[in-house]
Amino acid sequence: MNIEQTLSIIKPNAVKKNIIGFIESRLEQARFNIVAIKMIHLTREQAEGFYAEHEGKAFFDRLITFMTSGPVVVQVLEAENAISRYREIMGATDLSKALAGTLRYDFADNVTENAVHGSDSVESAEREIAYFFANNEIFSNY
Ligand code: DAT
Ligand code: MG
Repeated sequence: MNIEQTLSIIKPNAVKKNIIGFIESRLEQARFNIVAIKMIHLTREQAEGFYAEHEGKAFFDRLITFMTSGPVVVQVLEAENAISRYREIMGATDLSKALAGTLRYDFADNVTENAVHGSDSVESAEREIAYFFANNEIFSNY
């Protein structure tokens, strides 16, 4: 068993669409356990720190403006191979490349407003989970 935790964000456009529960239901059906969760409105500083790896890129300012445009749900998902399996369920970053049945295919509006975030590696999952949650806010099943 390779039990992993990954950081998931339901982004402002998805929160505005009133589909938090719908997304959570799809994740639970796919056997992810939600082991930590909160709703927050990111400050620019928080969003810039979270996306520091993208600083200087052409889309950075648009990304930060979008991510601070309304509240988001940040959560920790726990499951076997959670990191890669959640990336599959999310679909490709660019909506036009996302496969049918993925969250981004169904709920992204464009490449920036793409509904959900998921960590892309064990290292980024560790960093991103610690960015939003203290250890005593995470309720692991293992
Ligand atoms: P992902 O969110 O799939 O991990 P990423 O880490 O490369 O993708 O980029 C982070 C976010 O930045 C992505 O969800 C949306 C935005 N973004 C990435 N590439 C972009 C582009 N070419 N144009 C506009 N926004 C982009
Ligand atoms: Mg990424």
